[in-house]
Amino acid sequence: MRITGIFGNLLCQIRLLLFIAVCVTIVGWTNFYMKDSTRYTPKYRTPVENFWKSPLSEKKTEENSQPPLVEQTSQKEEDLKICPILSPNLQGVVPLMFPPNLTLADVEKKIPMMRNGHYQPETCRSQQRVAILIPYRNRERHLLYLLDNLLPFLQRQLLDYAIYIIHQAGNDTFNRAQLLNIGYLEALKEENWDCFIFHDVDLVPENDYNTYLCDSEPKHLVVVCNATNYNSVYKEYFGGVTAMTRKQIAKVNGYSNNYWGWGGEDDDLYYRVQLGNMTVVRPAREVARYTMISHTRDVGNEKNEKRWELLKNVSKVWKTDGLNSCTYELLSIEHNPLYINITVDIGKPHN
Ligand code: UD2
Ligand code: MN
Repeated sequence: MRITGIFGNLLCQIRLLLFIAVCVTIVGWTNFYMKDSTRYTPKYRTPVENFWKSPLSEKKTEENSQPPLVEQTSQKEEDLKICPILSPNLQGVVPLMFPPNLTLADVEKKIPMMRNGHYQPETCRSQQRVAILIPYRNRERHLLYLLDNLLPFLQRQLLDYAIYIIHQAGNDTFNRAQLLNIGYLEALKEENWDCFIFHDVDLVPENDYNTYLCDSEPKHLVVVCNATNYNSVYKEYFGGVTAMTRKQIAKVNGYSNNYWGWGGEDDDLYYRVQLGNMTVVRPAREVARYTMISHTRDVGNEKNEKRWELLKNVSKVWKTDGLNSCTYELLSIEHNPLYINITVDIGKPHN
């Protein structure tokens, strides 16, 4: 009995020790697990953020949620996650503003975050780098109104963009298409843009879901416009505002340089797109709506009576008339806060 008593006592002590050891282990593991799980808890996102998240940005975010190996002082551009295709800042239809006394200084004050005609979102890296090309002469008020409405619109879309005004010097006949070719060539000397938007100075987008990004096919952004009572125009209609990638433009050799005066150059580009075995895509008409600031036909941009003849010959000339035959004299390039002003002399029609 005495032996049993000693063993019984020892057994009791071993059991007690084992119990204490188990308790210590459990407390230790719980502590470790709690600390670790708070470290890897994903950042809270609002439902809107979750909704617009693209798979690409999701992958980046998860990688970034790991603690950085090296303490980072500043966030480099490459480290930013990709912006969503549809920004969470979109508002849909935003009332357009055309204040009669608006000045360039007013717009500059309103958009302080642009430098040298260029803007990049701070919080993410844009899907594409977009150059907006605007053919221009003597339309100062239209330009002000466009900048005042379009720049906040582009920033809501989280775009990395620059505004290029291609200004035809002198009073000879206007050539919209050649100015756009020059804009493409000159803009590419500055930056390796992914996407180009050919943009009339008098067209203001009404709905910010009309994204200024390029697509897998050339994109026509003006589906309906107040000037035609928001009725569709014709199937081949490709004027006003169009978005094409660098490659799509190169494939069609850009615009023709031979359309002097009003009309035809947009249809010519449509034919080139077909000749390049591409199609035109358009956003929904509810979204691709524009207001054209009312205007009369400009002096020096009279109807081009040769346009029908030129349109018959597109398939014969498109490979030799375009970007590869665009000659001009570059008079100046001026970097303003809100836009880059490229002034060119393109001469006049040959006959
Ligand atoms: C239509 C097309 C336009 C173009 C044009 C025929 C739409 C909405 N627009 O515009 O893209 O195909 O027909 O050439 O379908 N400009 C100046 N100064 C001038 C003349 C023209 O800056 O003295 C520029 C300006 O950007 C203007 C653009 O050229 O918006 C087109 O000229 P328009 O507005 O006179 O022609 P419009 O409205 O008939
Ligand atoms: Mn117009």
